[in-house]
Amino acid sequence: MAVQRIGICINICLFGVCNSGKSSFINTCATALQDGERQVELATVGSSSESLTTRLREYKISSKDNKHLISMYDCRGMDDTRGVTTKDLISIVKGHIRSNYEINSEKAISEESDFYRQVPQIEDIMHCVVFVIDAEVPNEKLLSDHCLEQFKEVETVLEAEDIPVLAIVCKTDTLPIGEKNRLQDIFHSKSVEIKCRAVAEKLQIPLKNVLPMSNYFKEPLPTDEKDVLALNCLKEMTLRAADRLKQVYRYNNL
Ligand SMILES: Nc1nc2c(ncn2[C@@H]2O[C@H](COP(=O)(O)OP(=O)(O)O)[C@@H](O)[C@H]2O)c(=O)[nH]1
Ligand SMILES: [Mg+2]
Repeated sequence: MAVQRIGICINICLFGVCNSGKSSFINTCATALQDGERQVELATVGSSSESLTTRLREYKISSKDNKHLISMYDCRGMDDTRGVTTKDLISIVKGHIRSNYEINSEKAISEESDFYRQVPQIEDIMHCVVFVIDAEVPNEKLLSDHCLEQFKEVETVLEAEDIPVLAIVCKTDTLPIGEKNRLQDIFHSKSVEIKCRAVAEKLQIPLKNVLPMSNYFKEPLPTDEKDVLALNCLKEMTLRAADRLKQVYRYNNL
């Protein structure tokens, strides 16, 4: 694949409100790629509506043979109060903010900050942006007005920069999934489809860009069903990111 030839890692950024499942998604993807007998815990999972993550954090996701494949970025939630500012979200997307920066909900990063990268390179920008949505939230409350406004502003930048955007709907296990309530029926479940449609409509993105997900949250050991869901998300995210990278490299004649 072209990305392997280029030799840079794919950067995927996760945005969403606190408690939507971002940290659990990172752990679930890391677990699925390891294909081992235990769950990987890179990110700390929260249990309250207060954001645990206040820094921009890079999590390196590796294959079983320890090749660093993807960097996933987690950041402070897009919460109505004490959330990340829209300006910082845009700076993150454009690769201006270095990992470990303590995100201030009151004001955006200063260009004088040591964490501010003046001239981001292709390996610093986000190659795919993922909005994480909680399936447990009723359709009419999926995103607050504030959140939706932030999404729209970020999406305008993503469109201009040709950066792909996906939505991942976590916690679909809380919806009724067919008669037997089996995770492998997720792609045929009416209630999951309705939820994904509601997300697509709210964000005004195509339904094919909305992926159902169920993270590890109580299982003692990895399961094929959850690994498959994570691998499906990883496939979509990396294919789109790779398209974006190929485009840039073609454009730069490299
Ligand atoms: N039922 C269910 N619970 C989940 C899922 N993903 C996360 N959780 C739970 O939701 C809460 C918040 O998850 P976390 O990953 O910390 O969300 P974050 O704040 O967006 O990083 C935790 O109690 C998780 O165990 C999921 O897919 N299904
Ligand atoms: Mg978190």
